[in-house]
Amino acid sequence: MGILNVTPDSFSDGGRYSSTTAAVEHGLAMAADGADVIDVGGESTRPGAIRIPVDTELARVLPVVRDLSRCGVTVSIDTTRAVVADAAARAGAAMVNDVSGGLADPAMAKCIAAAGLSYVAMHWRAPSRTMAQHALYRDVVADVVGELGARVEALVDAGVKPNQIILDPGLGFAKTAAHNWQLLSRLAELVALGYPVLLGASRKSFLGELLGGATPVPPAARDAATVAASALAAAAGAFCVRVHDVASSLDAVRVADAWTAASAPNHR
Ligand code: PMM
Repeated sequence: MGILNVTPDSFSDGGRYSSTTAAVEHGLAMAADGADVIDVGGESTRPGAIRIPVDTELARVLPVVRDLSRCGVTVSIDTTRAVVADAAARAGAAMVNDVSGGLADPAMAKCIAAAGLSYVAMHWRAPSRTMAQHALYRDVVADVVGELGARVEALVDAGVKPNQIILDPGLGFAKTAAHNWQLLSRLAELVALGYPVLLGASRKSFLGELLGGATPVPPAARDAATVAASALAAAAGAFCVRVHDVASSLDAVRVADAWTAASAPNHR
C-alpha cells in the first residue's frame, strides 16, 4: 500500500502533494512501482494534530480518489469520517482505512456494512491531539489484541462481514517506541485472530529514534529501516505494509515470500 497524504502537515510527506495534479502523479508513480493499493488521506494524524473541517477533507481527497480510480488504480481512503468514506466510495475508492477502527464516528460501521468495502480497523484509543496520554498498557500486545477483538465484534454486530475486515495494531498511535517493538516482535499474536494484518511502520519516529538515539534521524533517512521492518513483518505473516517508498518495500516482501516459501516442508 502506497501512502498518499494530500495534507499540508503530515510528518514525512506533508505539503508535497497538496495539488491534485501532484498527488495523482505521485499515486500513479507508486502504482507503477508495484503498489497494489494507494491510500489517499486528507487529514494528518501526527501526534498533537488538530482536526480539520469535513469540507476541507472532502475537497482535498475527492478529486484525487476520482482521478486515480479512473486510471484503474485501486484506491483506499484514509479517513475516520463516515461521510468522507461514503463520498470516496462513490468516487471509486475500493477500501476504507480508518485509524480509529470505527471509534471516532459511530456512523462508520453502518456505512462500511452498506458499502461492502474492505475496511482497515486500526487500534486507536484517542484523537491524535491527546493520544500520547493514553499510552498505558498492562501488556501492550494482549491489550491491543483484546481491544481490536472488541472492535471486530462491534463491526460484525453492525452488519460488517468478517471478510471485509483487515486489522492493524496502530504503530505510534497511543504507543511508545517500546510498545511498537513489542507489537512487531509478537505480531503472530495479532495474526492469530485470523484476519489479514496491515502494518504502518514507514518512516515513523520509533525508527528515527532507533537509528539516531537522542537526535532521531529525519524521516527521509528512515527508508532502509522501513525496508527491514517490511521484510520482517511479511515473514511474520503480515498481509500488507503501508509505505512511502513502494519499490524498496516491494523487494523486501518478495524476499520474505521467497524465504518463507523455501522453508515450507513440501519445498525440500
Ligand atoms: N499511520 C498513519 C496514517 N494512517 N493507517 C493505518 N492503517 N496504519 C498506520 O499505521 C497509519 C495509518 C500516520 O502516518 P503517515 O503520516 O505516514 O500517513
